[in-house]
Amino acid sequence: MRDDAADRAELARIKPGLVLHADAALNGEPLPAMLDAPITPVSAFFIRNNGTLPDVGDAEGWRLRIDGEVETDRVWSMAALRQSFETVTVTAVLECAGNGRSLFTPATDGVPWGLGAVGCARWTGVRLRDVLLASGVRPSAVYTGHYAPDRQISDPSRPALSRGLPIAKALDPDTLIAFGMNGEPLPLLHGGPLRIVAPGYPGSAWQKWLDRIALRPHEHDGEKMQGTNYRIPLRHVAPGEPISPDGFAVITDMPVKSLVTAPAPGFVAPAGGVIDVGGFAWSGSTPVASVRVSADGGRGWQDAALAPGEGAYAWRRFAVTLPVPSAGPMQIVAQVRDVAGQFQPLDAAPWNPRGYCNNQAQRVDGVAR
Ligand SMILES: Nc1nc2c(c(=O)[nH]1)N[C@H]1C(S)=C(S)[C@@H](COP(=O)(O)O)O[C@H]1N2
Ligand SMILES: [Mo]
Repeated sequence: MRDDAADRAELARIKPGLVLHADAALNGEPLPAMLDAPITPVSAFFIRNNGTLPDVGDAEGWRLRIDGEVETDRVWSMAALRQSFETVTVTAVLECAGNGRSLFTPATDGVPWGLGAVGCARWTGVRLRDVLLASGVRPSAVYTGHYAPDRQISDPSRPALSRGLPIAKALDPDTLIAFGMNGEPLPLLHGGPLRIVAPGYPGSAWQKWLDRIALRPHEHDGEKMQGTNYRIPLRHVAPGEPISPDGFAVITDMPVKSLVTAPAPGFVAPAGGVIDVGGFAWSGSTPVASVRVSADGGRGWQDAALAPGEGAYAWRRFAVTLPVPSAGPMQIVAQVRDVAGQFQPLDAAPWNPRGYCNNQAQRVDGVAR
């Protein structure tokens, strides 16, 4: 049994500025200003748990089992994984599907995330593809099912989460079984010894404490795969409308989005002068094309400079210097467009019953004086 108080103390030690949500499970996020770096340090990286933290013991004793629709079941030790497969590093954004949930009206069930349930890290591990191919993937395998020992807090007989990936995403060379984060061993809080890294997919697809992968002959039906869990309606659903789960699909690629990391809400800018605005832009699979920023709540816009990202799945820094209007309240807004012409909605993103995928443009209020 783990000691919850000790886990909370350890979390406060390694992630000092994280704001914890009132929840039986450990869930916490940084303020946007703490995310002002191309690579998010572990100390500022959000943490999301559906259940308990598991006892993982000695990391070197960890085992990963591969079974289901494969030619040969296998059990891998950490050492065997490292020795048998090429080690690769992918820089990728990890964003919880519920990031920004608290901005939806009416409010929905779920952790009321602000804007900080996102970060960008360097993930090191082996390709999920290589490990699956070593078992021989049967043509009947269409989905992966991922398993971990963490349990639901209200019902410890049930897994906290067991999600999976469409086989094409599982066989994508950028999808990893990771054991490292930002050049260090993957911390327990982030799923160490082993987690899935599924760049562009919501955090729910990044199974932590991975100890078994089953190849499935149909969409995985593990814990929190069904109903409205991590699923969004295929057509618009109004608040209160009766819901049929058939009208929902598993979230795959996350929408185009940005985060303003400076200035912070409540900023004071010199009236008639200029202000530097900066942050990061990212998207699930369609590359980011441009970012525009307004200093007056969306009436006037200026294109921001956009730095290259560290590979296709990293976020990209944007920066712009804007004229400050005359004295009075002012509002910064940033809006990203992707190469397919999709952009962040300026007002509300499509409401959905569980409050997922809110990519509405962020507004930062301050004053010119
Ligand atoms: N085993 C397990 N894996 C999990 C979860 C979980 O509750 N249990 N939560 C998922 C969700 S919803 C998110 S957003 C990410 C969060 O990863 P992090 O805590 O490393 O930031 O982990 C995912 N993997
Ligand atoms: Mo999540």
